[in-house]
Amino acid sequence: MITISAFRWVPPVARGQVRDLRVRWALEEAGLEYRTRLLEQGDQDKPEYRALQPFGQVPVLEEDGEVLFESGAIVLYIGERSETLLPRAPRARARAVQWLLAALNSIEPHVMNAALLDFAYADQEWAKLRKPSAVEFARRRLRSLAAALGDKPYLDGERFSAGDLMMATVLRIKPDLIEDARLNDYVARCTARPAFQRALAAQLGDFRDAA
Ligand SMILES: N[C@@H](CCC(=O)N[C@@H](CS)C(=O)NCC(=O)O)C(=O)O
Repeated sequence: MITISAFRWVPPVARGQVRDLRVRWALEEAGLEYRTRLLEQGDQDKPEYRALQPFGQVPVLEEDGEVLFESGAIVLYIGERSETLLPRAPRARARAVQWLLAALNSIEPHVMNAALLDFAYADQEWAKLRKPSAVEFARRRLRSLAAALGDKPYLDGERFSAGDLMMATVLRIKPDLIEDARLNDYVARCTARPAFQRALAAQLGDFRDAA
């Protein structure tokens, strides 16, 4: 049985955003059962957990003694067992990986940069000064992404893949950065998938149960 790590508690603003959501979503798409190992505050800094995740973050996936960290690596690992996530055809598969990496490398850092100014430093003078350029940089990336998506339902065309799963979770971090209706529709299309809805309900349910 697969076990994934998640936090028992996060502030309300982070609920529905914590990165184990990506893994839960991938597991739901793949039809794989899992259980959660919920971390108490402070557990992430204990040597036992650092041995699994060097940075003390969630998620970690454990299966049959194997351990994997980094949500991107975990989604790709799960994708090996799901043609929905990673198509078998080598070129389509490579493009799915390409979009997953684009989400993590080319979009997420800029979205997070803008998001943290609001979520973590909103009352600080330096953050107020930094915000307009950070928002503009992130939006420039999202405009390019919207142009690449065009009028297609998914980034690679007609088929949803692990690339869309990752991109949708990144775009959900700070939806007010999105200016193009096509990107909003894209996120809505991806997150309307029953697998996403089950994953979100499971993450929120764990927080509710722990309250
Ligand atoms: N690149 C990592 C990022 C994981 C990450 O940022 N996790 C957050 C929760 S969403 C976390 O554990 N934060 C606590 C910390 O960084 O100390 C991944 O995608 O798995």
